[in-house]
Amino acid sequence: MKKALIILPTYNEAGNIKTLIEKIFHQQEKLDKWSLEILVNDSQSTDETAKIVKQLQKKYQKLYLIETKKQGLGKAYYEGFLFAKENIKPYVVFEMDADLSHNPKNISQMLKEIENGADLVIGSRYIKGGSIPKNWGLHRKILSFFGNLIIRIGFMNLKIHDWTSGYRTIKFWILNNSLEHIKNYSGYVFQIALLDFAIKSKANIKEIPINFVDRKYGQSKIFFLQYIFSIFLYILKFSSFVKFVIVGVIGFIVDFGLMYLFINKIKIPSSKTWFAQAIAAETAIINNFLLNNFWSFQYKKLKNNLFFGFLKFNFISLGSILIQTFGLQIAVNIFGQQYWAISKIFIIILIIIPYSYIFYNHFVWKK
Ligand SMILES: Nc1nc2c(ncn2[C@@H]2O[C@H](COP(=O)(O)OP(=O)(O)OP(=O)(O)O)[C@@H](O)[C@H]2O)c(=O)[nH]1
Ligand SMILES: [Mg+2]
Repeated sequence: MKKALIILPTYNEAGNIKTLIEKIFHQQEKLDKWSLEILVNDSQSTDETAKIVKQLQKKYQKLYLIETKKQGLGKAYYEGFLFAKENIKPYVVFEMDADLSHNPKNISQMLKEIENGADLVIGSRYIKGGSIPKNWGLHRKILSFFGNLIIRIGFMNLKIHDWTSGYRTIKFWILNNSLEHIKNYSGYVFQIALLDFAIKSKANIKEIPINFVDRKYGQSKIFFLQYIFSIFLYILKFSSFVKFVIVGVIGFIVDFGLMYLFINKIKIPSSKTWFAQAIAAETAIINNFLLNNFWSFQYKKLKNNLFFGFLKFNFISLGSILIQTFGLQIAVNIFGQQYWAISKIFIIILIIIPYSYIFYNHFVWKK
């Protein structure tokens, strides 16, 4: 039997914790390949949460409790992972809220996905069959939905629908490798940091639908403005896509700046404009290649095969010049020449950016 450890971070969950622990252990009946264990990490609850868990420990041998300082959800999980590594050595770990928002009935389904080869399973509210509470106020629905959308676009990873779900199961090797990375994220943003790390580690990720229900007892601990702000910061720091777009803008400035220098300052003869453009374009290409290699895609940067990668990069850039040239001609033929600038912007956003991003990822910086 493999160990599946459910970590429950708690802060004032006295109204929920007993029911939840009983429900989780009840799921054991459905499982013959897995042994369920529970670790509660209570952060100085001012109610009876810890006391209730201690009572239950008399009945359940596989129920652990650690008591830590209150330092946010991420920190609570991080400490839970460290404890698990030393003392429990599970094969998979579940993250689950302790407020009965997550239904323990999904445990067996999630473990099935692990058996079928997934490394990380997300209980997802935003895929077919999943749901958020109907009674959530509009602002909460909007925050949750758009928060997810921003993350999906920010990371340009549309395959994953629910980045912020707190119901997941994760093979322990991923957690173990991620410890150095996630220990910097003590709040709710830690969920995003962990998923981002798993994706970059090429983990096989699977989503199953869950019906998220509102807590009945106790209070919400989340502070949305701070949460959204830290999500933005995280994306800025770690999204290859955002960095790739920034590099694109820098490349544009280099290209434009050099042209300006050659034509307006050095005043090269007009018959040599092609030469200025060739130098400017290739300098921008070199600039973009280096910035992308050492910054945007640094987690899979090329080392020995830098030159070959650079050749491929040039080839892709040539493709994007051709697309722009012909695309713009077609657009001008259709909409008229007075719309050249807006047409160019649309071609860049709708065609050039996806084209380059996909080709960079699959031909130059493939892992
Ligand atoms: N140990 C510990 N647990 C925490 C901390 N903050 C939140 N939690 C727990 O983390 C889980 C999720 O927190 P919630 O407040 O329910 O956040 P949420 O589920 O996003 O929002 P609501 O369900 O609307 O309250 C719950 O089990 C909380 O008790 C913390 O600082 N330390
Ligand atoms: Mg909750």
